[in-house]
Amino acid sequence: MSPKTAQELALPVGVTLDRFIMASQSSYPYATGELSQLLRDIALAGKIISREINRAGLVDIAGGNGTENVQGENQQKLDIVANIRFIRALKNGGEVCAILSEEDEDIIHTGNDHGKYVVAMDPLDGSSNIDVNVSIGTIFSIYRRVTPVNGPASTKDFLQGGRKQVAAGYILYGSSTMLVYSTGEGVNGFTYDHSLGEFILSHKHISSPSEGKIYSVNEGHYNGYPSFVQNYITFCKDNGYSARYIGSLVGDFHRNLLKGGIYLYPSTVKDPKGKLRLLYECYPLAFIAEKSGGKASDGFGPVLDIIPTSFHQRSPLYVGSGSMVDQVVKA
Ligand code: AHM
Ligand code: MG
Repeated sequence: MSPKTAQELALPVGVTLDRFIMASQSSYPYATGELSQLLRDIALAGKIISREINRAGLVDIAGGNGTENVQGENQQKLDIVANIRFIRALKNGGEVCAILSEEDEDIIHTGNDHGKYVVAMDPLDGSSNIDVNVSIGTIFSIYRRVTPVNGPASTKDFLQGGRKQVAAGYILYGSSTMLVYSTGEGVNGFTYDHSLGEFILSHKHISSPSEGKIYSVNEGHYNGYPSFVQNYITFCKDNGYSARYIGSLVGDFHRNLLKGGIYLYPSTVKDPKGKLRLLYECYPLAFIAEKSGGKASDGFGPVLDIIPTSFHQRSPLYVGSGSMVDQVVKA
């Protein structure tokens, strides 16, 4: 019997994330609750980061001014703060044996060798937008480890490939803070209620529109794009599409997921692999795209089918409404 989706669980909009996680877990006959706890840890770190971001205009985010916080740490830029918060939440939670972060060259061993999971993440994506008060996000990807429990995690735990993700998602710090994730059975969105301190189910069973009229791309790099991308951009202009580009992947992806659209970060002559990182930017968003009925391609095939070779490798990304992705790659 396959696990039930939120739809089948008949959970109404308005239930808390905790209740939702508990109800979903109970539909997996052999679930031990570890993945559930891991998702709660991520949500907790997200709440803390949301709080820090909301204070960004009031505190020194340039860092390095010698001040210390209550933990005795130097105050630093928010992307470093987010990294520290996530690592701490995942270490304390105990379910994760190792973490790969955009902020660190090598994997971080949490000391919880009994943990069954590894997490790849970009703790604060689009961080160049922080100091101008524009939406930013956290992106995460979860795998069940392939190395034996009670020993150290290794490279191969992280290089399993996108299809092996057991869960993935993002937290959008926008006009409100939202957690969107999937454990493979549908995609659900939770909006953070500051007054309650809870994520509340607000976007149940998100379904990506198969068509859209929004394209999101940095047109400043147009001259360096492959001709199929240039052709597609011309098609969008000729057909009255709207250009919307925040330069914050989570925000651009989220808007297109709800409204229908495509996000493109192509290869360029200068950067043949594009800019985005496969393991903690492209894979998790490709997972959410596919689980909601959309698509993600690197221009040659599904992003989730790319065989990973290194932690921080890059990949072009065309993600969003299914028929738009199909069209761009054959334009
Ligand atoms: P980052 O991980 O250094 O923040 O870079 C990723 C960001 C994405 O959020 C965004 O879509 C893209 O870089 C914007 O890049 P560009 O300024 O080249 O358009
Ligand atoms: Mg990033």
